[in-house]
Amino acid sequence: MHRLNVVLTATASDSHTWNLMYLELLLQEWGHTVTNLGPCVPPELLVRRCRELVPDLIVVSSVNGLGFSEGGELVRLIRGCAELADTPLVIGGKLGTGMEDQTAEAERLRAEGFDLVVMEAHGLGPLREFMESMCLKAMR
Ligand code: B12
Repeated sequence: MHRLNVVLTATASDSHTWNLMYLELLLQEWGHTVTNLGPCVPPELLVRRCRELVPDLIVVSSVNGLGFSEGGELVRLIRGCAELADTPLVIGGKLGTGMEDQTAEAERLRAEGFDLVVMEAHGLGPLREFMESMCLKAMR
């Protein structure tokens, strides 16, 4: 089975860390290689590390409720970088504060360039399915 090189990151404002530890261990358990950039990662640093590491997948975790707003800035910067224009990009966690229209916000992030937006209520299944389908495609 093809395994993925994953860059795992938080958004710039997000200082929560156990989400990142959890996801790092989980993705490793699924057989992937993970570079965990940690909390509060400035977008420019994320782009620089991704250009160096050339990951198969970038996973953004947000739990402080600012994922919808910071995700937009992130995706514009990542998609604006030629080397990362097609790199699969996922965001998930507690993306909002509960005040926004979550479905509309998720659709906006998808339209802006995220390949998958996983809301808290949907758990980790969508991420697993997405990664498994990436592995299957790579084997063909
Ligand atoms: C510990 C904690 C803190 C600690 C963090 C310490 C540390 N080193 O991590 C401190 C005190 C610093 C903190 C600060 C804040 N926190 Co806080 N914190 C928590 C708390 C109690 C536990 C979080 C935790 O560690 N969970 C364990 C990990 C393993 O689970 P998780 O984070 O939920 O991640 C899971 C999912 O979200 C999901 N997931 C996460 N990312 C991704 C990505 C993808 C792609 C996918 C598929 C899934 C996924 O998978 C993970 C595993 O199941 C939660 C409340 C709670 N009980 O959840 C609040 C909570 C996350 N915090 C919250 C808030 C608002 C804040 C502050 C803004 C508070 C403030 N006013 O200052 C600040 C923000 C600081 C910042 N700059 O980010 C809110 C977020 C609300 C929201 N998003 O709707 C929560 C939910 C509390 C609440 N009920 O209001 N916090």
